[in-house]
Amino acid sequence: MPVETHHAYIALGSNIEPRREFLNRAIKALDRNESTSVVQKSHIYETVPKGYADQADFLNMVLEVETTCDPFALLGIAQQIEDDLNRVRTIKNGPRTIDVDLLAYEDQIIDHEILELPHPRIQERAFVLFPMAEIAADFVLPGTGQTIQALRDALPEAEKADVRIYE
Ligand code: PH2
Ligand code: MG
Ligand code: MG
Repeated sequence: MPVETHHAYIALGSNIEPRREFLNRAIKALDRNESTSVVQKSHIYETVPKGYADQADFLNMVLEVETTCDPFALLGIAQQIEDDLNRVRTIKNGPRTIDVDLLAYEDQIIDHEILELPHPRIQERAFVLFPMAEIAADFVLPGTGQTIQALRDALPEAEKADVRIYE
């Protein structure tokens, strides 16, 4: 029987060296997993830390994945990758080897204690909207009626200035 595939967007972030290597390892892990494959990648951006400011700059990027998982199973894969890459959770929003966040899963809206979709802070985050707009400009963010490109363009200028293409 054919297995249904779905599309989801995932954000990667790292601000502990080797940042570039952590991103790479996360991409490889997603691709190697039998239920996910990476179908699009944005550029990598270097971004000023948001939330908790006293930490190193991040590298951020966004991926589109094709998956046979439901959103909760995909979250499990993301968390397993974080664990495998030795992420230690100490300070909330603090430094991390790798952060793997589910941004959106098709048109689904989920409000569950372990998973909110779309990710609730996409609209205020240049470090998500810039890379995501490269690969999903016309995607309408569920619950907002707005495209990723429109949300990116609506960011305050000061936020836009805090992200730049790294590679
Ligand atoms: N992630 C956060 C908090 N702040 N800032 C930047 N620039 N990039 C991030 O990935 C990031 C952040 C929480 O996950
Ligand atoms: Mg995050
Ligand atoms: Mg996270």
